Amino acid sequence: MYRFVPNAARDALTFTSMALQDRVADNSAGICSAEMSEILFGAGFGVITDLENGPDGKLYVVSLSKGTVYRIGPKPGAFPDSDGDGAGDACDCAPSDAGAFGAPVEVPRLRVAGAAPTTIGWDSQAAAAGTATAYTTVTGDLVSLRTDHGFPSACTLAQGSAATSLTEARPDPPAGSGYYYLVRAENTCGNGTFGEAALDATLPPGCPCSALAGGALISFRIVNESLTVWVTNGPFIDRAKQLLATGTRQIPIFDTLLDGRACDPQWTWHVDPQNVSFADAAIELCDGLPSYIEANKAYWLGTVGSYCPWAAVVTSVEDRR
Ligand SMILES: [Ca+2]
Ligand SMILES: [Ca+2]
Repeated sequence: MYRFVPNAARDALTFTSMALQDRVADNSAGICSAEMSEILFGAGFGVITDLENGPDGKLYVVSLSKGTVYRIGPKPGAFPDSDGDGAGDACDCAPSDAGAFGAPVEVPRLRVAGAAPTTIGWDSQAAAAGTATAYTTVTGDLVSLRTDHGFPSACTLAQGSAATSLTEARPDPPAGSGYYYLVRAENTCGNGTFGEAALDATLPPGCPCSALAGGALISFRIVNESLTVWVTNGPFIDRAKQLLATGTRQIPIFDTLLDGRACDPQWTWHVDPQNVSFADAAIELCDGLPSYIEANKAYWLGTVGSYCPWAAVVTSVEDRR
């Protein structure tokens, strides 16, 4: 019986001994050359008709000529396993953590089930990485994704959750938009990947407004930026829905700018949720891009005080009243 180790891409075999770097086990005179010692796993099994990996992690070998089923496992004590997770210390990336023995990989496919409340599920990586593998979910709005050309307005919906599914507690996204979800597996050996380097490098802030009720989350496109605000002013919400439905536009007047991040993870300021209105015209002083406010926050909050982006277009209204 021979044991071959595939490379990471699983499209070639890897050998450590110099003699096999030419990919030829030179037999010279005998049928069991010394060059084969690296790949030789065991001998004396007779005619083998089947090899199976058992659910117990052992290898089962069926020998026709010996009339025997052999069970092959690690010799007790041969491979020290300090944390007893079944992976020898030498092959355990967290040798003192029984919940982790391998690095998580990218979560390959998300599945979505059911009408609201919708469940998002994915495959467990416990068997390949360890039982303490946890999952972090990042989400965002598809319209903002298109406006932002990336993930600056994404937020973290769940962090370090042991479950391999998540029930979406937020209401349905507005017609014409949708939510996207990215899940990353993590354990003490390291993090997998969202498949997006920027998100892997810096986890976006939590979705602080996912549980708010009695108002609406309204998103605007402002030239090439996006802004999401939490609003409790009923007439403003109704008007925003009309503008969205008819594709028309009016200037939102946010009369009170406030410090601190709220429902849009991109910006460290927000607007008073009640003190808002729509108008056909506004003074130029209060016009600008969200990034201008971010860059000159003291001036905007202290001197201008209000915000009236002329170019704002309603892109979504998530009504939670
Ligand atoms: Ca171990
Ligand atoms: Ca371990």
